[in-house]
Amino acid sequence: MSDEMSEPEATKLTETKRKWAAEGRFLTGLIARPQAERLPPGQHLVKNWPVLDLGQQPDISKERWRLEVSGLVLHPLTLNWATLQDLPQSTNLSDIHCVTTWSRYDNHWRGVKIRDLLDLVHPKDEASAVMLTSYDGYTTNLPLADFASPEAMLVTEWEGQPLTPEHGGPVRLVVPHLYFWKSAKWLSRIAFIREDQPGFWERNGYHMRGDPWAEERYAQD
Ligand SMILES: Nc1nc2c(c(=O)[nH]1)N[C@H]1C(S)=C(S)[C@@H](COP(=O)(O)O)O[C@H]1N2
Ligand SMILES: [Mo]
Repeated sequence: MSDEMSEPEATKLTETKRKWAAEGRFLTGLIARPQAERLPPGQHLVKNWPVLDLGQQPDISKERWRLEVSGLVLHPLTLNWATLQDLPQSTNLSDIHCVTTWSRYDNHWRGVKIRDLLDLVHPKDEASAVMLTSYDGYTTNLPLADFASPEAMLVTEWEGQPLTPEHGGPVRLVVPHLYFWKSAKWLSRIAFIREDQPGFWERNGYHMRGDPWAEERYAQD
């Protein structure tokens, strides 16, 4: 104890900084951040997992589910449940940040990385964004750079269980570094487009990108 007390202050500071840097390697998002900044500005933590949608929860069986991948790609394709299972399966651990101010830490996801899907369809050079369409009619848009994030995934399992219908099962998108409205539930189409276009919430006052760390909640006008 007395040894600790006699340590020079400079060493302690160095140790703290080194610890932050080491922890940063395990954090979500495109830029590593110290653990103290895990909760984005204006957010509060919840332990449950709230359900948010437009009031329609389409009942899509695995048998009926299809995902059309189209637009500005070299190899357009339509996935069904079996062909989705044939793709490399990955896991990821990430936090959810909803624009309505709740955040939920440590969600274990399983599914297919968007990076692996991109390898298959090969977006053309002129594609700069995607428009996502879901079975409930919901749409949302993402710049291609965000969609291609190493953490973005077509999710089929949460906490080791099949994704429930209320949370977008059988297949939803999860893009953890953006507000959760970008993570389309009951995904049915990914269209690669030349220029970013607003989806449902983006046409109704929400931000085109939705970075929780920059508090990109609403469109600037
Ligand atoms: N198809 C579809 N996806 C959607 C929505 C929706 O209404 N329909 N709502 C979005 C919003 S606003 C949020 S916050 C999250 C909520 O996901 P959860 O219900 O699993 O928490 O889904 C997003 N994806
Ligand atoms: Mo939301």
